[in-house]
Amino acid sequence: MKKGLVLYGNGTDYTVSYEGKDIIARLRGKLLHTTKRSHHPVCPGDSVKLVESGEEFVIDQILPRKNKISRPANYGIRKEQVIASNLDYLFVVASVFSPKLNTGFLDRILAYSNMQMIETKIIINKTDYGISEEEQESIDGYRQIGFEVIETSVTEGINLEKVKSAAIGKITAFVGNSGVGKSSILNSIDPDINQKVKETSTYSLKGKHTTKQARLFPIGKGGYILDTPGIREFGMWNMDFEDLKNYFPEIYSISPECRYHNCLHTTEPGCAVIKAVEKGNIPIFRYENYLKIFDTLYENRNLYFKKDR
Ligand SMILES: Nc1nc2c(ncn2[C@@H]2O[C@H](COP(=O)(O)OP(=O)(O)OP(=O)(O)O)[C@@H](O)[C@H]2O)c(=O)[nH]1
Ligand SMILES: [Mg+2]
Ligand SMILES: [Zn+2]
Repeated sequence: MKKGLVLYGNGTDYTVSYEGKDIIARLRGKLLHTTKRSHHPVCPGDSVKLVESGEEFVIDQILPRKNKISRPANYGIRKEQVIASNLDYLFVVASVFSPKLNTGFLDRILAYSNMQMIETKIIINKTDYGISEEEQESIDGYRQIGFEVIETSVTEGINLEKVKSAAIGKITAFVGNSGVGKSSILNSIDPDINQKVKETSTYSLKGKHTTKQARLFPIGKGGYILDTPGIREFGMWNMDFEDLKNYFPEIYSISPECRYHNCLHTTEPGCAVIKAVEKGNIPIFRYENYLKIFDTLYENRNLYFKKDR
């Protein structure tokens, strides 16, 4: 079988790495039509079966994905938009200024990537602006519950080597809000990547996203890194509100101590999670984010979640 790795593309044409070369492959018509629920049927990271037809390569089959990150497409809320697949690592990138750190956004992605079983690390970028006390508390909180947090500055060249060495030999995706510095970090890992970055560092909600398309780049020392367009909101495609508790590791590990085995840790009596929050063993911001995400998942339970209930 001729097997290729999808680097980027849209609609029907994709750039695929095949036997060490980048080739253009067309998506077979049948694959487009069988995906009523999916916006882009193929995504960077996909392993595909290629067939040659005359001078052309055709993507004949998408091989099973070991994991994926997706979100509801902006239009038609019931459609899934797969951003990337087959990741070894996910770096969730946030910044302390322009835009400011938003743990609610981080926690959605962290829960989602946990559901997809993708090993995930946090990058806090633009630390040259200084870290406030509140931001430091969040960073410490993530470390307390076991996440690796790398504090970086692209302009000052801080900790970029750490990011780079984690990415070598793997497929690593970078996701986060627009303007946090994802493309800047990629460029620092391998200058050949040369992704366009925003011209001024002033973040504006109205500003256009600088990176328009998810794309996988090979890195010099082996492996691939994936740049993605900034995400404003993360919709948590296909997560059940009742399962959310399993994807907050600190909540999951303490839940056997709750009085009720099916405790959702919201208002139940005898809830060990609520007790742990009061004692400081679970960071308050994480628990508050849990409740917020829980509420949105509950409200959207018939939109995002496809299991018949
Ligand atoms: N001060 C400072 N500015 C930075 C740092 N990293 C990136 N920037 C600036 O922040 C702006 C946004 O950086 P990008 O790399 O384009 O951000 P992005 O996350 O790729 O944004 P999208 O492609 O829109 O999702 C640019 O003007 C960068 O020069 C940093 O560590 N410190
Ligand atoms: Mg970018
Ligand atoms: Zn509980």
